[in-house]
This record gives sequence, structure tokens and C-alpha cells, in this order.
Amino acid sequence: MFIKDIKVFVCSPGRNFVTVKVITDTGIFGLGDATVNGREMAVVAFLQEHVAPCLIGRNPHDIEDIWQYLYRGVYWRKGPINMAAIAAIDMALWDIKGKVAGLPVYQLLGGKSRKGVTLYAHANGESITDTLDKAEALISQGFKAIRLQSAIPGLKVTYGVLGDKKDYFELQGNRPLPPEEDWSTAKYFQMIDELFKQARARLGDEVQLVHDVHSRLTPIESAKLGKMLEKYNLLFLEDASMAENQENYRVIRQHTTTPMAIGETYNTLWDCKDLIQEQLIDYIRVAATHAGGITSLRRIADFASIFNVKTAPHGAPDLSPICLAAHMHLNIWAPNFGIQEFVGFGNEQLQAVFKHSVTVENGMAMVSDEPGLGVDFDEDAAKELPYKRSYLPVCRLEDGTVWNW
Ligand code: CS2
Ligand code: MG
Repeated sequence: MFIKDIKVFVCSPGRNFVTVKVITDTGIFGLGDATVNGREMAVVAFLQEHVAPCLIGRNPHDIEDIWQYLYRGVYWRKGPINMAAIAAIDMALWDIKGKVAGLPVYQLLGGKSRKGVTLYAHANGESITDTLDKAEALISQGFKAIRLQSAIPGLKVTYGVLGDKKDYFELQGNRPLPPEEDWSTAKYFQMIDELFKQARARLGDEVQLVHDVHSRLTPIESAKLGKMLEKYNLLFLEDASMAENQENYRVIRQHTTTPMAIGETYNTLWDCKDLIQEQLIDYIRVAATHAGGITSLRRIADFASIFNVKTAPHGAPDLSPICLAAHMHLNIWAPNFGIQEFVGFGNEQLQAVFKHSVTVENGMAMVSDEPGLGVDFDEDAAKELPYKRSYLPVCRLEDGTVWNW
């Protein structure tokens, strides 16, 4: 069996996705997600020009050797574009191996460690009341864990709060240049305690609560926030501060017992090695698409398990259903799985392009027993929805200084 062709597609069913199809001489193919939001065409060119030519003729079963060839074998390691390309090839090869074996990928990883995959859903509101109305609706659908994001009074836009007018799955603003958003730590601190105070009063103590700070705070501000929210017993606080300098989390950890989660922008184990090894975080949120695929995420999960760090894979709408499928197989296997972020299955266009076999009931997702990853990609439907240039927003403080988005 050998790799005969590698096709790269970029389509826009609401927002852009880069999809890789690895085709073998037997006709069996595998699919991978290589989407890097706002940098899609860089990954397409990288895959077509620099990765695909090296793999034609190779045995698709050599997943580990191909991963090492593309990572260790290359002088230019790491980086989001490189690792997304490796990730997509890796997912496609696991998909092929499963199809050849007639087994779902989780069986190749070692089988199930649990019945189903617990999800956390998003409640995003224009006000605290609006956010909690949405949270109550999700709880009545059976979700046991909810992420709460509420608009910050006095700011034009708040991360994660799109209102009812916009579809979360649509392009972020659908503008040919980056939209700008504003930030004020002082205004945020005026809102955040009240959000969780009202949340516990209305939703009770049982529901698990999550909040994404989206890296807007400095380490000492994060420490203050964690301490302030301790009484509301969060499952975790996500991306409180940036950790390009992993030492940052030592400052946070010295002051608060609120659990910390980070990792959605990380590309390798090296980006989170110290955070995990020194037990400065509780959940590692790396995505298969952005951190080197199933081979790499399996390694990160095993490393994290030694230090009592759980996995909580990124599940934003800019990761394609192929990535969600890869996460599902990892989640059902990983002994130290924590929770999976979940924003729904997207609009009709998205579901027409990507066919998946994940089901959700009572806040829990089930992986299907279809061989491989259990996803399919409709090339014709994708062709009807061409790529549109789009960017994530840029953030500025109220005095105009560029800040972390
Ligand atoms: C996020 C995303 O889901 C999350 O936790 O932080 O919304 C993130 O902003 C996007 O995936 C950006 O690409
Ligand atoms: Mg996040």
C-alpha cells in the first residue's frame, strides 16, 4: 500500500477550513484538518509545495516515521503552520489505518476508558441575565458544564459575545482586513465577580462552570481574578494570561487554587512542558489540528497524566469536524481526559461539506464505531463554497495600545 496523491482543499461553509485528503493506491483515503484561522493559505501552500511531494510513494502505515520525518527530520521545527500541516497528514494516516483495520481509531489507541465524552457548552450573553438565560437553556438540554462569557459594559465588543444576530460559525466579521476590538481590565473586573455570583445563585452549585479570559490579563491580575472567583468553584479558568513565558503561571499558582487551563494556541509539547511538569496548570487544551495531530496529542496526554494534568481539547468553530472526530477518539481513550469544549455542529452548509458521526445526548458525546475517524468530506459541496480572506480581530487598550486578543 502506498500514498498515491495528497489533495488540499480550502472551502468556506460559513468560515474557512483547510482539509487534506491522503489517497492511497488501494482507493482507501484519509482526511485531516489543517485550518489555521486567518492564515489558511499559508498552510495550503506549505502542504502543497513542501510536504506532499515528500510523501508520494510512502507507506501510509508508517505513521510514526512520517511524523518524525516531517518534524525531527526538518531543520525548521515547530510553528503553527508547520505543525498544522503535520497534524493534518497525521490525522489522515490514522484514518487510513483504522479503515484498513476495520476499527475506529480509539481502538488503535488502546480502547475506551469511559462511556462517553463530557462536554462544556457556551453561554454567551449581551448581559449577565442574558448569559444565565442561555446557561439555563443548556442545562435543561442536559449539559453538565457551561462556559460563561458576558458583555463588558462600556466596551464596544467583548470576546465570545456575538449576540443573537451573528452565527458563531460565520467568518469573524467577514472583513478583508482585521476588525478591531477594545479592552479595559478595570471594566472587566467590575463585571466578572457579579457574573459568577449571579450564576451560582441562579444555576446552583452542581453545574461545572468555565470562563475564558482569552489572555487579556497580566499574571498578577490573573492571580487576583483566580482568588476572587475561588468561592464560585470554577472547573477552570481558561487562558488567564499568556504563557509564552511559562514562568508566568508560577505567579498565578502562588496565589490561587482556582484551576487553570491553557494550550489552544500551542503547537508542541515544548510549549507546555514546564507548565505541566511543574504542575502550574490543571488542564491542557491543545488541539489535534494545531499541535501535530493524534500522534502528538497522545504523547502530550501521556506526559500530562504523570503530573495529574487532564486534557480539555479546544473545540472552537474554527476547527473542522475532522478535528472534533480526532479529539473524540483521543478523549474516549485518554485515561486523563477531563472535558471537551463543544459549540454545536454548525450551520447546514458546514454539515453538508463535512459528514461526521458524533452524537450528543445529555451533555455527553459518543464516538461512532465506524472504521477510521468516522468523517467524510464532500468535495463537490466544498467547491461551491470558495475561500474568502478573513482575519481574527486585533485588540487595543482604550488608549490605543495594541493588546492581546
Ligand atoms: C477560543 C476560540 O474556543 C475557545 O476557547 O478561545 O474562540 C478562539 O478564539 C478561536 O478559536 C480563535 O481562532
Ligand atoms: Mg479559548
